[in-house]
Amino acid sequence: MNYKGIIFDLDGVICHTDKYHYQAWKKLADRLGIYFDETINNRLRGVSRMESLNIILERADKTYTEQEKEAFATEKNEVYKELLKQMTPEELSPEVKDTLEELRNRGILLSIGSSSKNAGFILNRLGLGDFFDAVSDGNNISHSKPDPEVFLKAAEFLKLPASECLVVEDAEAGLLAAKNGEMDSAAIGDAVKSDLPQYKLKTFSDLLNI
Ligand code: B16
Ligand code: MG
Repeated sequence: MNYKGIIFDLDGVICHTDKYHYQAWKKLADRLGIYFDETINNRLRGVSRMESLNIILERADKTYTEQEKEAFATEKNEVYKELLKQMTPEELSPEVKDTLEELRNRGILLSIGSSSKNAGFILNRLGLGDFFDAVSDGNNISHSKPDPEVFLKAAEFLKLPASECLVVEDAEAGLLAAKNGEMDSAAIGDAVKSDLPQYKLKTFSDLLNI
């Protein structure tokens, strides 16, 4: 591994909170009578809460005020947070846990680079509250992916030049953010279909072979 630091996306990479996002958005969409499915849900990966809502509202037959949209985003987040409360450290797969520990043993600095404002809460639920050398998330940025801000901040928190960090992502928006920040990336999950990443991971532990 030629990188001194690795910046991990959270939702869809370290854990599978994507299923909770889906359930919470689905509940809101159903209440508003708006069609929503897993394919539309894929477009929400890595983008902010309000941008996610705007994507869902593309199928609404009326327009909503900013105030109504704020209320919808809060409503979804309350449902999402209730689902997160039920998470346990068992939701961290042994493969992810062992790989993170091995990377740490190799002396690589490890950071989170997530769009989520709930990242700290999720890391605590997974038993990773104190694990990472840095956490850059939706609370310390003003532009979400594909803007590179969240990853550039993570590199800064690790005190490393961005060029010495590898980004691990499950979303096109995140891979684009890495590219916009002139950082190399490794894709996992559906994102392996993208042309953007330098590496494609079949499984998380493939990181050990880079
Ligand atoms: P929140 P990531 C992203 O997390 C999710 O993929 C995306 O679906 C969500 O809208 C975004 O966080 C904001 O999350 O509502 O909790 O602030 O993939 O960047 O770790
Ligand atoms: Mg993600």
